[in-house]
Amino acid sequence: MLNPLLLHPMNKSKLALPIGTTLDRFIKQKEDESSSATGELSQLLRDIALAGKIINKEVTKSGLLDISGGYGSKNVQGEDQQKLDVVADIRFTRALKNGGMTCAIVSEEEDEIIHLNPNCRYVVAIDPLDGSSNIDVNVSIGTIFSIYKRISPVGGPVQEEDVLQKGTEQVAAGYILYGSSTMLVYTTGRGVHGFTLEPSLGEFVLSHNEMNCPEDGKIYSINEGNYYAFDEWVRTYVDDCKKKGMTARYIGSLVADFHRNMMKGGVYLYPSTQKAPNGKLRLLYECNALAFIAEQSGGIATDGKQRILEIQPTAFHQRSPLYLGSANMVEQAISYIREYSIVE
Ligand code: P6P
Repeated sequence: MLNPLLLHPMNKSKLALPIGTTLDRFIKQKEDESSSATGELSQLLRDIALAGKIINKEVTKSGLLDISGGYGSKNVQGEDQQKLDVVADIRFTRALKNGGMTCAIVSEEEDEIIHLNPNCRYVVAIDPLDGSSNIDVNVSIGTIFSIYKRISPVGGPVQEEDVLQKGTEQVAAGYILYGSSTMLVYTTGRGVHGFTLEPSLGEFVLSHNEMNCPEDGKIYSINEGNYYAFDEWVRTYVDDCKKKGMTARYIGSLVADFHRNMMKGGVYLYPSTQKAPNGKLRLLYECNALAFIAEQSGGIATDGKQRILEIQPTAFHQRSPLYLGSANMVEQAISYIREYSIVE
């Protein structure tokens, strides 16, 4: 006896809608397209995604797990560590260690290089949980990561040169946004692709293929609380944004503010101030990763003088001013620098 459902006039394919392309399958497809791929980078990306799923579970229940609030220590930046900062750092370090594809990690939460397997080729620079001051107020936060191939010979100890590479040398970069949905967005230099976590499956599923950062927009993101600490050109730029009736959006989570630029167009600015002459954001594991994503999707990332990706790092935790997002908007913002530098 045929299953009555099979006789139903409804198109069968509507009975079982496709799940879509999972991250694992997408990574494998891209690996198969590359003649030089060994599968190591694919596994590394899977390790990061696994840690992201674990963090997602903990972030969404942090108030119930006694992992919100301060940890009672400061990181190398002198910033108060939140408990979830420490938890995220442990999760990513453990995932990368157990995944066996990473020779070293530079983390916002660790003063020095974390040495893992010297027989591996890949170095990871990571901000395990960016925007963590937002955790306790239930605002989106994110993970930012950058992946490099080591320069020193495999088998030996990882050297500083392996870590202090220009952003142009990244082989992959991305972010995980723990927001109204959890997304993993990454690039390996062949476009930017976004995956949304399907919690009931525990799978990241392709939701934003070939992401493009709109070249224009109406949103500017800057902490206007620093207005009187900004250089004059920044103050004039902000005044002009208001005069044009642009929309101010700033939630204090770089990943969320940047992701909005990727989706709607916009510019994110974290200028230097007298107090912070090199700005606040860290080059290795915040600026470079998002700059790679921005450029791969048609956007721009600069420190006001040069491409972020061209900056030669000299210290693990060095900072940089950051102007990031829609190409025309970033160009327009930094044109104020040139105007003022000529006048001055
Ligand atoms: P401020 C979070 O601490 C962070 O690193 C970014 O995520 C965010 O955009 C920025 O700093 C916020 O800094 O000084 O505006 O609070």
